[in-house]
Amino acid sequence: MSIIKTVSTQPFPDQKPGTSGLRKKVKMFQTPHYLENFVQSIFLAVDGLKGSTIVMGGDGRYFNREALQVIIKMAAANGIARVMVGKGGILSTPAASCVIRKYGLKGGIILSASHNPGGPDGDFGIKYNIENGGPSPEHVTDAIFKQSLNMDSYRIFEAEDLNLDKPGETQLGTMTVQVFDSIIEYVELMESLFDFRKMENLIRSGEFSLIFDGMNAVTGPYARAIFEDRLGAPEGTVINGDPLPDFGGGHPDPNLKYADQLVAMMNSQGGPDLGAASDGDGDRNMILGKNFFVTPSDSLAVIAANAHLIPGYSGIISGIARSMPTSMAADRVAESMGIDCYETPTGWKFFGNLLDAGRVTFCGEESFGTGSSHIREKDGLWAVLFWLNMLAEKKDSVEGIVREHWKQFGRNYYSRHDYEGVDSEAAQLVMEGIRKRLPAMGGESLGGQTVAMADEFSYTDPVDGAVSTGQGIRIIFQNGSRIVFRLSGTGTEGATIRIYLEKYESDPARHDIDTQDALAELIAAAGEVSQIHEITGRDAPSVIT
Ligand code: VG1
Ligand code: CO
Repeated sequence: MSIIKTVSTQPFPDQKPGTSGLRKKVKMFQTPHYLENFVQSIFLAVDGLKGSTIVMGGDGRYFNREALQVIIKMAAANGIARVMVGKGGILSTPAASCVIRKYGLKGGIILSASHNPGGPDGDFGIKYNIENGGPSPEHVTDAIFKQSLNMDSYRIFEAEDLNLDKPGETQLGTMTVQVFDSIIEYVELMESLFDFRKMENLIRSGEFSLIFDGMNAVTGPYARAIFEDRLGAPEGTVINGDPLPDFGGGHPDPNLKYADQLVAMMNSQGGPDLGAASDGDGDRNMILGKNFFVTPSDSLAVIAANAHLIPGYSGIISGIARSMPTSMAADRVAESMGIDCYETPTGWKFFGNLLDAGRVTFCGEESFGTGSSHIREKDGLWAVLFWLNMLAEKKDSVEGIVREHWKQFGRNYYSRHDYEGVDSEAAQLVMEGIRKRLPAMGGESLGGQTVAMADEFSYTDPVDGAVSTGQGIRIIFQNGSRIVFRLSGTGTEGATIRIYLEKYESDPARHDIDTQDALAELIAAAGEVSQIHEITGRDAPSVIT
């Protein structure tokens, strides 16, 4: 006989979701009641979950399966009518968003710490997505956090673990558990947006090759289904394609530092024409050409400027949104197209209202995130397919497309310098120091340039009027250059200070400068104004993207 058990517990003070859900060390999630408390907080704080259908799954990282078994049993004990679970517990973030929207589900629980490392000593994460398929907006995460501070018990169904590897349905009390293949659902959505026949012709022509790096995270199986099975790319096109609990010891972050195997292939003699990688949960992307890196900010701008070439987007571009630290390359495209451009705080949750209201079609972040109105998350494979479809239409190289774009719109030199794992107090001191200088900064000269404006970014959502303050310090110069300082909201150790640097160059004769050289004055100015080296004791960033 199966029974519902009520377990008494005590609140944990630190279950406040960050930029993208609750992220902690695996060890923390393994602390008795820690996972259960947070999950019960979701079930109590989100209205209307009783009797509803939700989807669940994760990026396959260490603790994914164990956590899913617990969450499914808790769902059954909390009156959920049906849960759809990705086969093998695997569900990419974009696939979750796709399924929520396609089947009109109440929401979804996604287990991922995205690009953070996995394994027993790595990170784990959990986030709740709402009925539009997107991340919970702040009023929902606030309600979940508030609930977590008042926990005294949680409910769980006592039952054997379920088999999550075989598609089909089973009952857990009054709840139906449906194991399904999310790859089929996702591929179908991509087929509705892109010209698969054209892309297949390009690949089968023998004159074009691509490599996709799954980074041993969730995207491998989706990428194989699309590139190798559906588009006819040779076996081996997808590298590191099996989701592994520890991501093969790697760091599933698709950038020039962590996707080094892919970068080496792209920079080798006779390397592929298109290279791409995705992160732990499949929502990020990196786009590379032969010996050429496309910054995510440029990628957003190029995508918007070429949208008319793509079947799913011809004639329906309503607007573009980018997070504040993302370069302003997309703004120039929006201006020339005569459409609106929105500047939001960091994190995909801020795009949801704009997308729901039909105000924007494309969204992007400098942190390797690009997406569109097709779902409510950023979407790694979608971006790769967009580029592939563009290449098939334009018969140009990745580098050629970007250089043409710069010629037309100018180039926004852009870089992000991360100081990871900094002592939290030192990080606060750095931010506080800059904050204090803000009022006097206007008109001041910094690194040879005059400051036009300096403030701490706050955002009023144009759709529901919600206000979000403290979203990053920005210094804007008279020539349009910018320096932005932010503390990361996704780390699990100490603090991470992010410095974003941007400089606009209209002259095509000056589009060939090394990015760090082009930004050298701004980098020096950022160091001077923040005193980051003196305060943190670090003489250089740990990651430059
Ligand atoms: C980082 C990025 C942000 C992104 C977030 C989630 O947040 O900067 O742009 O939305 O990660 O991405 P932060 O607070 O550490 O800067 V993912 O791929 O983790 O869902
Ligand atoms: Co991610």
